[in-house]
Amino acid sequence: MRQFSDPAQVLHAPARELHNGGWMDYAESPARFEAMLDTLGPGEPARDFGIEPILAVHDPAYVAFLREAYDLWRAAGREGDAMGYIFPIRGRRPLDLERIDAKIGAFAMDASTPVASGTWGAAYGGAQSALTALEAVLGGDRNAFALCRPPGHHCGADYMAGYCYLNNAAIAARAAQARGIQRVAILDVDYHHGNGTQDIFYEDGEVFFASIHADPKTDYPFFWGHADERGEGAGEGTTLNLPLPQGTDWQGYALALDTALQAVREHAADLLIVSYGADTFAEDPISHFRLLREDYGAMGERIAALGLPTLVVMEGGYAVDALGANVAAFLDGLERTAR
Ligand code: Q9C
Ligand code: ZN
Repeated sequence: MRQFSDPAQVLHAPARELHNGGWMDYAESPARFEAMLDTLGPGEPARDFGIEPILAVHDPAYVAFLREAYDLWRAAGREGDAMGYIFPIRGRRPLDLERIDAKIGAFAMDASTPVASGTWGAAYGGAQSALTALEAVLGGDRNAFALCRPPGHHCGADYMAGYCYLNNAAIAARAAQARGIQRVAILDVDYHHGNGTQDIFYEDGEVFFASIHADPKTDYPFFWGHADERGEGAGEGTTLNLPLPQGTDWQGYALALDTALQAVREHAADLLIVSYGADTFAEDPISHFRLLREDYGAMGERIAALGLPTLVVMEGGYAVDALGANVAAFLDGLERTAR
């Protein structure tokens, strides 16, 4: 399977994140990127499709903010990574405020998504990786892997969240539509609910979004991913949330996966985008499912049995030493079953 990434993706390196009231080392580290490249091999460089496919998903004011945030932070005399401390959950509106702390609040949903010096370049490179891998699939490959890092599924059209800045899966879905593939299915198997992707397509009847994740009653992002969220308007019924309890192993996971796959079949999509996270792994340091390496092979096989052209976009996975092997197991499962 062809694999795409951009060297700039390693340059996003926030030092720390706010975790349960204290500071901890940033879990979404550049070492994740290097670990995947070490195991999977270097792959191919992403091509540059420019800013337009990013602006097909993200608000121009948000993109402008991402590009300038770190420089504004430094210009204000600040040390370290740019981080907000006030978030306008009531009455957010485009006031175009000057001060960096106001700008971050306007475009951030949480305090676990700092902007560091390499953030924009890494996020941009990751999005281009997704677009390049999409190009391989549109060109006739049965599947392709976009080694995105930072991940994307928690950020929405105009906010960053959960280590995510640009929504790579959504950018690829909109780019596919621009190329004439209207019916797209996104299957999100990261441990966390893909709230950003859900938000972007919530009222969209052509992009089906299914997510299997830890129950938001106990896990981030808490406020989205509950089973009663099913889409709205034209998108009513095209969002499917399958929350599972902490401690879920492959036996329980596979039942939910089959439910999700049946729903994807019923949507009759022409393209499948998989938001793949390896943070469902038993030894993941911030998560609580119990999947094992061999389970990822089985997961890839079941997904490939859909018989759809498939773009895999990397999301989370924080057990760095096992990350490359867990990704490889999934991609191998997809590859040996694809037809
Ligand atoms: N440190 C992905 O897997 N953690 N994002 C919240 C506790 C955020 C995970 C604060 C977890 C986000 C792509
Ligand atoms: Zn995750």
